[in-house]
Amino acid sequence: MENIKENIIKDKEILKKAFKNLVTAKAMTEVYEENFKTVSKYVHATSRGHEVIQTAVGMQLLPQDYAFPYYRDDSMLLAIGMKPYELMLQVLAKKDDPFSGGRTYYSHPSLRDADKPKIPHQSSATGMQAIPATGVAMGFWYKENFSQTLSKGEGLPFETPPTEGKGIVVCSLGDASVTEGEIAEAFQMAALKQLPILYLVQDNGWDISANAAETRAQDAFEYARGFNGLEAISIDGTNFEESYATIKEVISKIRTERRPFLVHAKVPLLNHHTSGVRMEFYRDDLEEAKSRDPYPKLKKLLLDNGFEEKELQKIESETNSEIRKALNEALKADDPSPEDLFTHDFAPTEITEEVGVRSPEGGEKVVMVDCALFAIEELMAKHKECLLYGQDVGGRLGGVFREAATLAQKFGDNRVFNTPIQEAFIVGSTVGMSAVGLKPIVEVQFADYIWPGLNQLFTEVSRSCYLSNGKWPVSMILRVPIGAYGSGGPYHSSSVESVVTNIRGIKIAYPSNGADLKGLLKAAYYDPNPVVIFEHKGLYWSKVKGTKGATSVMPDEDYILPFGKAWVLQEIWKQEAEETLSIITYGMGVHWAMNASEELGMQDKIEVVDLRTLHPLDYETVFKSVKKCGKCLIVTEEPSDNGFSRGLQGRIQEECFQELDGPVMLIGSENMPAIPLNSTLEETMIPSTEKVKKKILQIFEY
Ligand SMILES: Cc1ncc(C[n+]2csc(CCOP(=O)(O)OP(=O)(O)O)c2C)c(N)n1
Repeated sequence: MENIKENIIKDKEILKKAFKNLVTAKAMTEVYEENFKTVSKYVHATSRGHEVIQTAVGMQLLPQDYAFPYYRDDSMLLAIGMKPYELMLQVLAKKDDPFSGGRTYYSHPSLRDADKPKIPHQSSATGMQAIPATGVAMGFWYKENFSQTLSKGEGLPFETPPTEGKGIVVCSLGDASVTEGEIAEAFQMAALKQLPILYLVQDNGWDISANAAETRAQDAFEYARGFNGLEAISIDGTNFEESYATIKEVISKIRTERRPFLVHAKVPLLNHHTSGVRMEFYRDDLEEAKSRDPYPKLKKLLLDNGFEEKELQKIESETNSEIRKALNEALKADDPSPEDLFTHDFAPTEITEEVGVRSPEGGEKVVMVDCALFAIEELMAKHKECLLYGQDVGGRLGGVFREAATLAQKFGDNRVFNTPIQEAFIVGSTVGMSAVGLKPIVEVQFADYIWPGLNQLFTEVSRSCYLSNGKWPVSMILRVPIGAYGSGGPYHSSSVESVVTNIRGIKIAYPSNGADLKGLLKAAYYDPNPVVIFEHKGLYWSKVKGTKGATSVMPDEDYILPFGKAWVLQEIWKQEAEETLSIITYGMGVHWAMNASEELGMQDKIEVVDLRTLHPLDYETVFKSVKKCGKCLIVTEEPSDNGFSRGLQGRIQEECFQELDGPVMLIGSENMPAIPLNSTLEETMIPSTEKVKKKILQIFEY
């Protein structure tokens, strides 16, 4: 380490570059303050006080690295080569903001430039980039170690760069975020799998107004000790020699030894928390903080090592005028136009038509779970980027529904693996895995346990494409066994589609039969966007009475069913004299509807539309059916109030009003907080063929 420090001092270029970077960031803070009224139209935070550690890290990253800077990291962004003008386009939310086109806040980067480290999108939610960042490191780990574990030895291994050229991941965090639960999930996986990641914690001792004494029992350095295999180092982040040398050593170890580190850098916060939360309101340590200002320290280091005062003054005054000029230019730049709101909600998919053989001749019917299993097996055999992880999906069990049975045996324990009980990690790591070109298929064990993962789904996964202006769509599949049957009880039966359909930026399938499930899984695989597939566990094995319709002949390998194409599985002619009804449904509802119409002998009066996918939703087919039939019933397994289906009901009412002969009606579960365990209570709670029959008769009488 002493060696490295000596070399830094001798290397005038490093010192000069660092000084230029620091004074640039410092001047930006000052210019933003001087122009507070204009610049603070949109909220921003700056790195003032944190410049040295950020500069030391940014200067040492390479294009093959992945960085997850947080909102205070503008010095790091400058150090990797971003221009002040470019950052100012973001502070002013301008159209040409290189990160997001004016969609997200200052210093919220996302970058995919060939000559710079890659920066996937990350949210403003503190700490939540830790899991996506660790996902990138897990992607490196998989590509470097297990790419050979391909089906029957086929396929090319991933290219593995020379050891010293291997990419690393930097996840930058404020100290207060380290107490968050998701951080523990990230550290756990990094330590467990020995992932090539550096967690950089910038400790200024403050949350917003809450201080360290109020918010933590230990600092990040001490906390890291609880994770075996995560090496932690604590440094003075205002000391350039110490910061640069430590980071150099740590990065070099991560590049070659492929293991995780945490660097805890103590720094003072010298500017406001953000432009909106001013330090005068609450800071009681400003004098002490100023005494640790990295600027005079770095200047002294340069003066002690061969630089002249005049030379440094020149750098500073040139920088000051550059920054002022850049702000004037940025202020003149165009704002986005209203049309710009509507781009990049999804990356375009090539899967738009149904192709392949859905029902091969002479095939025997199989249960839905087998269709899913074969779909995944075919995908894994064909695509080395495809891997599957979640709880209990590994070789020993192959999933609690045996939905992944034999896959680990066929493709190796590193391609099909168990995770700890970490739904946030399971969901959020896909952001990183996808960013390095992998296609993760993951699952949560039951829909009831999607909640701990929901934060990552909403905060990181769903918004990545939109907020990175199309640079970082997250290509992943999340399988979610869902639904009630046979006394699953309150924590293994819930329906959650209303919450998930409320998240924009993900596609959602809810198939009712095996052939659809297989075709939709294939479409999901080739879709560059995040996809959630709800798989009704009562349909998996068709053991529940009245669900034989979920079995199907196994579609051929080439069969693909695009999203957004509803299926009119029971079609009727338009009838003038007779009353007719369109039932709009999905999942288990399809079986209740089909059974009800059969038991009532009303197949020629009832059309049944299976939505298949809830987003995109095939409104065209729905409206066409409702307009033809004149009456409409929506059947859902969810509680009937405040849900996805209620929204659909309103939409149908609005679009089809002229053609309707009665109100659009809906049947769903009772509006109770949970599905009780007792079978009588469960039956009372959820719809059934009998209840749907009654509702149908009620509508016909209307
Ligand atoms: C999950 C979440 N909760 C609350 C906030 C509001 N918030 C923004 S910054 C901040 C303090 C973060 O402190 P720290 O991580 O130490 O970073 P610093 O701002 O001190 O650099 C809080 C609570 C947030 N962004 N995300």
